[in-house]
Amino acid sequence: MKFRLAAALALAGLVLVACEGGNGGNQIPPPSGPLTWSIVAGASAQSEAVQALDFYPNSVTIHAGDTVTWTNFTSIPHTVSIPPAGQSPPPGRPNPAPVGGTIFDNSAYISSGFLLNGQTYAVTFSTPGTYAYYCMVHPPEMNGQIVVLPAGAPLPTTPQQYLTAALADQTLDLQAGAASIQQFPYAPGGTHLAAGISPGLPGTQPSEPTVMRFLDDTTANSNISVSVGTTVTWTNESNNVPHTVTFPVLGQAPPAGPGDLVPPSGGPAYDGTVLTNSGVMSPGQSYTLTFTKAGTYAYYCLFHDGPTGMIGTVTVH
Ligand SMILES: [Cu+2]
Repeated sequence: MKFRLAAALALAGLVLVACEGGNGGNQIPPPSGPLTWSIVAGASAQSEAVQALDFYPNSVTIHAGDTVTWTNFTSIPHTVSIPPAGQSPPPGRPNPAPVGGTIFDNSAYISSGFLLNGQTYAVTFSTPGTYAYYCMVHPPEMNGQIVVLPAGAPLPTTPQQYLTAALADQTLDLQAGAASIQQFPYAPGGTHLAAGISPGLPGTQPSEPTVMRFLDDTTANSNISVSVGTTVTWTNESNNVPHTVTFPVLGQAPPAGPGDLVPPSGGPAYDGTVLTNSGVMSPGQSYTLTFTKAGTYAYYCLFHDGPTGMIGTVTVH
């Protein structure tokens, strides 16, 4: 039944085209319907240690009526949040739940909520215009743009060209992230560690790549060994994301994140008996702890200790 209806509509279309073709040519234009365009939200490498905080491709030009799908293949959440042109997304904590429907017509804000682990978000753009969109989890660096042209207008780039450029851009960002580990600014194997790192280090423009690891050297080693009484310092050497340094009571799991909802706790020393938490460490901020009792202590970033694996150990002997 559906097939017959479709065939009938197609036939009617042919008749219409034939009637409109004033000079009797028998060329029939190729069928042109709405297209679907694919964008990747974020990318990762090295067991998610290196994360690229961007949309690939970053700017896509489509026709009104086309659909864009975003997919996040990483395990850290991203959102696709689209305010009407010229407006900002709502302030405050990122909303994990979707807002609005699947059509964007420039009249109201819509958002995917949290996407992760292969989840997809599809939006049909009905109205010509230029629309900036944002990941609410990773401001300010993670944003993109959709340019919607009237149906039938020439498009500058084919889907295949976008795919090629997107893969190249993603590769460059992930390579730059991995290379930033070489910028580790302290003596390797010492008592000053990095809680995350990114190209350019703190004080530079937020970069798109970031390394979600505790680092004690230029190999992303997260496990150190010190003697009783040693003071260890961590500095967030990224320019783009917050981290925490959190030691739970020995043998216990860390508190559930995200890190900005768990208050700082504990004192300047740690012996395994009290939850000891830096609180949010913004880019450039440091945290110092003295270890007073022998043992092996696991510690966690409460933003990134899930599948991203931002976990280290301090062995005190
Ligand atoms: Cu972290």
